[in-house]
Amino acid sequence: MDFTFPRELEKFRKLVREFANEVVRPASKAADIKHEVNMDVIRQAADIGLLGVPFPQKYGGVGAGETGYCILMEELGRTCTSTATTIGAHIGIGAMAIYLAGTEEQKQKYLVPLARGEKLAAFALTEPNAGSDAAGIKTRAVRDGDDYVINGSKMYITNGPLADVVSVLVVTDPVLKAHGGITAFIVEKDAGFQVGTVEKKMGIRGSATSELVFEDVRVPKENVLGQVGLGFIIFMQTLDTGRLTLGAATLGGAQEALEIAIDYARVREAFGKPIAHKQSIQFMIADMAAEVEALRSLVYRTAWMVDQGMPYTKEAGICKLLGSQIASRNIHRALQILGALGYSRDFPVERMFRDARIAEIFEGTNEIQRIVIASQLFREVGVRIRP
Ligand code: COS
Repeated sequence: MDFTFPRELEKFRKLVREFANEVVRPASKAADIKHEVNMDVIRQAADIGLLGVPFPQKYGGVGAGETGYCILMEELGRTCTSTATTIGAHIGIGAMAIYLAGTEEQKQKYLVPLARGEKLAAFALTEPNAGSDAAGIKTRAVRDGDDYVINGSKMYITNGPLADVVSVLVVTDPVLKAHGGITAFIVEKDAGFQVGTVEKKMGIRGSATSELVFEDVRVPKENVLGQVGLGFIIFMQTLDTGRLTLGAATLGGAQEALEIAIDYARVREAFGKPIAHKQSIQFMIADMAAEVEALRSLVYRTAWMVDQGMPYTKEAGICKLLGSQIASRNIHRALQILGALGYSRDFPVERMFRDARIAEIFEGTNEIQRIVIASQLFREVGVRIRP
């Protein structure tokens, strides 16, 4: 076993860390206050290839695989959860669905400009009445000659107001029981969907989340992603990547919280010496470090499994479940160590605290992750369980 990163990935981490510290970090506070995406940051990320990190070079990407993509998400997660969310929704679910299931023609037409960062992607599954029960969606696509006509609405779509290309899950056959009647489509903004309500959020305010409304949106049959009736499985496979890399972003947040806590504890004095000398502080910092180290091993082992072509649905669910909890816990601990300073809007821990909470909810709630993990475990012993 070799736990070292290849030299080119170490170089890649250095590049991303510099970008995250010099470009992403300084912009994060204003994006939170203004409640808007800093598109200049996203454009600069695109300019150095960061919007296509995992995809092969022949599709306009960097070819850094899932491990490289996790490095990107970890470094963005350290500096700005909103930027990690915008870029994660673009790469890890919006464009990834096309990479995993698209035809060669679809990849050339859609994935290449997305990977180059010329266009922005989103992934539309959730609806007003279906989120956890992904097969319960109601948005319909009806065949009309060589086209499909889509009607319905999607909710809580990250990048919704900004996306040029959206991977959308719809029902094509309501008679066929659940999964087989569901199909994924690639829908361009020009096809005519509307941006509905834009969400006002507690955290990740530097990312944009909205409703997408489809009223007689016509798309050619060539925009069926993969095959008719395979949409549910394509979206689940895509979410596997999303959940792993969300775990990587939470690793970044958890690590950042640890470093902030150590930095503060070594200089802040109470009762005549730095609080680093207090066991109560040491114990919190030790727990933070222990959880970060465990999460790091888990995330990069899972990324390695993906790059080896191994199944990883269960592990991705575990990365997301534990990562979201560890980030929330570590930021909570850092805030406690910083006391009133941590609670102040002048200091980033307050924003990190608000930003971290969503990771327990999106890309499948943590309750859903437990269902995914348990159903994989039972599958291994030949038992199908139902949510
Ligand atoms: N990879 C490949 N195939 C998968 C899969 C995966 N990760 N997950 C499920 N499938 C397949 C199953 O193997 C099954 O196919 P077979 O019948 O041929 O075996 C089919 O898809 C249906 O799977 P399942 O019976 O598990 O589907 P359920 O309707 O019971 O739903 C959950 C399963 C709850 C896990 C799913 O609906 C889910 O993930 N929900 C959360 C959705 C979500 O993350 N929403 C957040 C918004 S998107 S950012």
